[in-house]
Amino acid sequence: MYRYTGADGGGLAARNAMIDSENALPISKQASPLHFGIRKSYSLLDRNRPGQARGCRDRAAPVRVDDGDISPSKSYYDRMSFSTSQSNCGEPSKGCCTPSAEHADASVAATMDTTARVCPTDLRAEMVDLPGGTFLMGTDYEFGFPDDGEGPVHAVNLKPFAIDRFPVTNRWFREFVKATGYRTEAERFGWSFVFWAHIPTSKRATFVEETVSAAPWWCKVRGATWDAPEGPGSSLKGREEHPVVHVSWNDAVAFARWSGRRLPTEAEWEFAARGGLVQKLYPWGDKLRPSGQHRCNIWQGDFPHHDTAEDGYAGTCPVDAFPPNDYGLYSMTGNTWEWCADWFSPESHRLSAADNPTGPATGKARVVKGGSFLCHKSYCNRYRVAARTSNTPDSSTSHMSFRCVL
Ligand SMILES: [Cu+2]
Repeated sequence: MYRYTGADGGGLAARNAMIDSENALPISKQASPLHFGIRKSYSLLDRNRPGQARGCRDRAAPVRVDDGDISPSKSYYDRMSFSTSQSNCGEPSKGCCTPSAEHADASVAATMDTTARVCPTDLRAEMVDLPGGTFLMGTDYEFGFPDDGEGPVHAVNLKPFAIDRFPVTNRWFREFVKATGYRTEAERFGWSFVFWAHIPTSKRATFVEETVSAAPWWCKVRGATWDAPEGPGSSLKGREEHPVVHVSWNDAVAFARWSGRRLPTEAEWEFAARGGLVQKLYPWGDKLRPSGQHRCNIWQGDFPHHDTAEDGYAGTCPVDAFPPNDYGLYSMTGNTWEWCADWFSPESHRLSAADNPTGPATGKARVVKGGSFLCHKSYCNRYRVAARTSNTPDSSTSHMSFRCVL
């Protein structure tokens, strides 16, 4: 049986009986993590990095100290190679990224009957018109994740488009639900993934049905939905202006159609996130904390045990909590991952069309960009504009959201 033996000798499992990897399937049963039954095990659609944990420094990539914020990331393993995660000093993989649920009843597709309409005036007013043009997409950054398909750097030409200034907020998602009666996939499947520390201690014993074997901090919580993000009894009080979470790609598309818009292509998202800067790591430049100031909502502290919330937030934050980039766009990195329209492939950039690329024609998972409040330099340095990961279109978590384009 797979055991989580965290860097501190017991990790999450030792601290919380419910975050118990004994409940998870042995990794050997996850040879094909994209094909498993509901409520049994979940995959982590993430290319995590072996050798990054404390005690494994001998296997870690050499540490380069940039401005103290950039961590090395030379090795990682592919999503289809779960078994390798155990060969890493006997430790599970480390990653904060997106757990994926393959629902047993795949025929339960999102209700797409939300009639497309003209974008509401209020929503249009919160969009920024961008000129398009040519930009350099992707990165060859030496401490990036080449196996994610972050490179090669290539020139992309985009038509003009408009993009939401902010991720879609709970307030706007409520408008959508009120107008359409839409039920998200988390609501229809009955559960979603919640980060362990955000589940009230007193509720963990009853709420947590199972955890992700390779990332036991991800808990399956019945009743976790967009308007009850930590499970039954939780609410959005005080979080109206936070990005909506527990929305699948299908849910995001439904919202986009209702609002007369669509999801951004990855190229559009990255163009927007770069804010006109050329080949910078972040939407504001290359330094994570210019002048010591936090510019996005990510993890500080000892992942996944303790978030010091030095940036002010341990979970999601208001969409305008940090300054915008030069295009006036907020929350492009950190806070929540954002769904893009494209199918994911590590070969996307290599095979990409130069003009208005839309990604591969088919796939199993959709691109998500931007990183989240869980990303930490020692585990998942994906709060960079070129970073990318993916998740299956019907998966939802407490750290994935979206914005729309027109
Ligand atoms: Cu991450």
